[in-house]
Amino acid sequence: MTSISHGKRPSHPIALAQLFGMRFLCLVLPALPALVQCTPSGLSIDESFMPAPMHNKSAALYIHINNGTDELRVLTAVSSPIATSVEVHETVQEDGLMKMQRLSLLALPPRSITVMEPGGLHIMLKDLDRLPVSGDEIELTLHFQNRTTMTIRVPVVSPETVLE
Ligand SMILES: [Cu+2]
Repeated sequence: MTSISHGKRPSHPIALAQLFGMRFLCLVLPALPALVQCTPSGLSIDESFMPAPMHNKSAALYIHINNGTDELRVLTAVSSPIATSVEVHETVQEDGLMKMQRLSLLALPPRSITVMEPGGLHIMLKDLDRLPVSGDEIELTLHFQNRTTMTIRVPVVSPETVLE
């Protein structure tokens, strides 16, 4: 399961968020961006996981992005504090070979869930500053075309779990 991370914040704003919802909090606390990360309303991450990679040159992770809005949303970039670069890839078959292709944009149609899974769409972290191991959490920020961002924590799982 995935929880949307809003960074480090004291318990008081969390209680406020539960009472009034994040949208309200985003309105009343514009001066506290470090405490409260306003996420694009109507978007959520239903699932996320990173199979523990073999080495720190590259690592794939998978998320399910739920666009519950009536509008097209576009993922324009992804970043992580532990990786030099992060790309969205799709896996395509070419002359019988599986190849990864970089996507510069990922369209998220209205009222849809975009599913990433092994052998298909995925997010690729490159040149990681350490080797993620099972039990870790990777911070990942999604950047959208409407200039909103969403930061999540992706659990690192053992590769065997993914194959089941
Ligand atoms: Cu890839």
